[in-house]
Amino acid sequence: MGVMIDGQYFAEDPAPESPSDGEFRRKASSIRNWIGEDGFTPEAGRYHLFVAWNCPWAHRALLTRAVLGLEDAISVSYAKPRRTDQGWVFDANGAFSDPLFGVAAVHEVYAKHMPAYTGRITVPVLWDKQTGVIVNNESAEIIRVLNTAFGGDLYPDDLAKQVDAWNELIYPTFNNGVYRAGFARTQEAYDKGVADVFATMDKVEAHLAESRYLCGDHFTEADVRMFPTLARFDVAYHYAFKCNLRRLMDYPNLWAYAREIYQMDGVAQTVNFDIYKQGYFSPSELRNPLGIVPAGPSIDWDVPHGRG
Ligand SMILES: N[C@@H](CCC(=O)N[C@@H](CS)C(=O)NCC(=O)O)C(=O)O
Repeated sequence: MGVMIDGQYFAEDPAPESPSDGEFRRKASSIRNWIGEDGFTPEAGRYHLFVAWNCPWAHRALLTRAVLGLEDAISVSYAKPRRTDQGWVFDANGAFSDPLFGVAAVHEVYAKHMPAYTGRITVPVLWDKQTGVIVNNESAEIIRVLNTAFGGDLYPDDLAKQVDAWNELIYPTFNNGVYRAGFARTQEAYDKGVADVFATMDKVEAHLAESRYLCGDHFTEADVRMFPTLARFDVAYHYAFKCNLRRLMDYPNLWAYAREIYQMDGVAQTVNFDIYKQGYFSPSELRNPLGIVPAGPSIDWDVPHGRG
C-alpha cells in the first residue's frame, strides 16, 4: 500500500502492521472535510475528482457524479489502470493524463494539498480547485458529500436507517469481502472472505425477488455501493480473486438488477471492463506473476433487464 511520510512517497509502507492471521485489512482514509462546511460551498466547476477506472471505491464517486448528472459540474482525472512504484500514475497526454495539473502521479496531488503530508495515497480524491486542497479522500463520504451538496436524493431521511443497515452488511462482506478473499494470505482467511461474499450475494438475490432496489423502489446510496463490485464480479473477482462459487450471471435477480443500473443514464460511461481486467490482472508476485490478462469472459450488459 502506498503511503507518504512527511511528503516522501513509498510504494510500500516501510512500517506496515503485519496481521498474523493472514487477513487483509483496509486502512482508514485521513482527509475528511464536507462541502457545505469549512468554506467548501457547493458550486459547479469548483471540484475535481482524481480516480482510477478500475478502483471500485473511485467508481462509487463516478457513479454518484453520473446519477446526479454532475458530469459538467465536476471534472475528472483518470489514472492509468496499473500502479507502478510511484503508485497511481498519469501519462503526459491522452485519456490517462491529468488535465488539472498535468501531474505524473496521484501522490503529487497529496503533496499539493500539504507538502509534508503523511498518510495513505489512495483514490478517489475530491479536490477543491478554489482553495487548492483535498476536500475528502474517503469514498463513502465523497458520495454522501456530493449527494448532500448537489441536491441528490440518494440518502433520504426516511430510508437512512435502511441504507445504513445495507451499507454495514455490504462493505465488509461484499465490497471489501472480495478483497478479503483475493488478498488473503492463508486458506482460512480466504475461506472466510469467500463465504461472506456468497452469503451476501445469496441474501441480496432473495431480497431482489421482492424489491426493485435494495431499499424498495427508491434507488439509494446502498445501490451505488453495491454496483461497482457487481460490475467487476465476472470479469475480475470471479477469476482473479478466486470468488468462483458462482458468477453474477448465475443470480437471475442480481444480474438483472446490475443490468438495470448499468443501463441508467450515464452509468455505462462510468464502466470499463477491459480496464478492470488490466488492473486486476496486473503483475503480482502473489496472484498473477506474469501479468497475463485473460481474454474472456464475454458478457452482454445491454441485454434488456426486464425489470418494469
Ligand atoms: N477507504 C478508501 C479506500 C480507497 C482505496 O483503497 N483505494 C485503492 C484503489 S482501489 C488505492 O488507491 N490504493 C492505493 C494503495 O493502497 O497504495 C475509500 O473508500 O476511499
